[in-house]
Amino acid sequence: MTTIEERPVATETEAPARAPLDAAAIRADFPILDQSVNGHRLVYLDSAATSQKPRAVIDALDAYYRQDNANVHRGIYALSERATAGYEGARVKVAKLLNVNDPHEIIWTRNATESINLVAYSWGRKHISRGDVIVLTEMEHHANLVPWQLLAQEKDADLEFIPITDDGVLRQDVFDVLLRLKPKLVAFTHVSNTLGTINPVEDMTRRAHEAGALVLIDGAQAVPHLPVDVQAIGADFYAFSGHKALGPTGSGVLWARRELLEAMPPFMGGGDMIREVHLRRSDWNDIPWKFEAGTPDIAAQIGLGVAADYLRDLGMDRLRDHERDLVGYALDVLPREVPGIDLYGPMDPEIRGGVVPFNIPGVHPHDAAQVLDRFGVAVRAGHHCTMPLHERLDLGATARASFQCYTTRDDIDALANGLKEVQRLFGV
Ligand code: C6P
Repeated sequence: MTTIEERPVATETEAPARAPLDAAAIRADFPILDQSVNGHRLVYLDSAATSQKPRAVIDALDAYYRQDNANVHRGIYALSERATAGYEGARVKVAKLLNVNDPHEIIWTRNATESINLVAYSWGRKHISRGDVIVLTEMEHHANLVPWQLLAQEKDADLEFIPITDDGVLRQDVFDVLLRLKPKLVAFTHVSNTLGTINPVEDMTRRAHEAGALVLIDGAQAVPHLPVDVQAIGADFYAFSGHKALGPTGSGVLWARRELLEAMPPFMGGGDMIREVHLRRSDWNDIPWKFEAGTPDIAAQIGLGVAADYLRDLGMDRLRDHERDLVGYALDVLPREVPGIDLYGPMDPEIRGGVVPFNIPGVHPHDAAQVLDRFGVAVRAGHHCTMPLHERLDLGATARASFQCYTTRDDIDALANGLKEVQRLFGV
């Protein structure tokens, strides 16, 4: 039977005075950044959509396919044993990143979307019934909204939403009122992908638990950017995507408490998730494999383990310091250098991750993004999979710059210069 390598999961203690990240030096670890786009240095400001990958991750994928490629948990031969060891060892690395003691609580998925759907289908279909309340927020990514809509429609359950202030902060007073409805589940994002708002997840989790609800946190924009300690947060489910956290596409994680996972039915049926199969019934494998039907993306999860180690080596507190500095710089420089620019989200870098949405009045964000591309600056434009949030803010679309460990103040200066060109070209 498969076992996960049981190395003790260390709890990191940071040195009191932290040396700042040297983003310029870190850039050398990311080969893709060393290129020109349209005759200009590439300025990649779309890390919230997907992060770039350090050489260590790229090399791990290369080494896996050159040396170890075999299916996991099946072969009694060296390659399969190495592939299995890499795949299960990566689980231990991700457990360390999240301060999870038991790596069996780490379920591999393809991305945050699949992690949340897993909970909605498995836990949700067992526990949600007619008239039950699920509390979400107005700032959710569609990945943490549509699965609950599908569940609520099927079960005739009710969805309620914590509204936001005009600054993009959750109305905690309304959350208290919604908790009086005794919801079965409260699901919210740790960090908003559109506004950057960092939600008070520990406090919200405590209050939801006091009201008798379980808590799911969408950590897609948190794990890649700030220290996440799932034990300290105390939630029941925590989801994120590996590809935003310096890992490969196709890697994702659902963490949940062991007793919940053990009581949940499988999400998908097939190979690897069973212990015994008969023609008319089957028994399930132990967790985490009960939730990992079929041949997984072995290389991607191995790569995510390497990415987790890379992030831990950088120091998540230092990464958070770095992004706080960049957000403060952007919120200061952009309105000065680009007069008339509209910025959205909390203006306090203390409660904001490395995400800066904006509009240039009179210019569609798609046009702004296209002009920026001419100068090698990559930003995202559109609704960022948060259509209800854009509706709430009365915005058709926004452009968005987002940061990572390799982002520098020079990148933000290049964005400001590009936006001046946008204004010049459109005469606004
Ligand atoms: N946000 C963005 O540009 P997937 O697609 O499953 O890897 O991640 C979904 C997801 C879930 N929650 C949050 C908070 C997210 O930001 C995302 C992905 C990307 O903002 C792509 S739309």
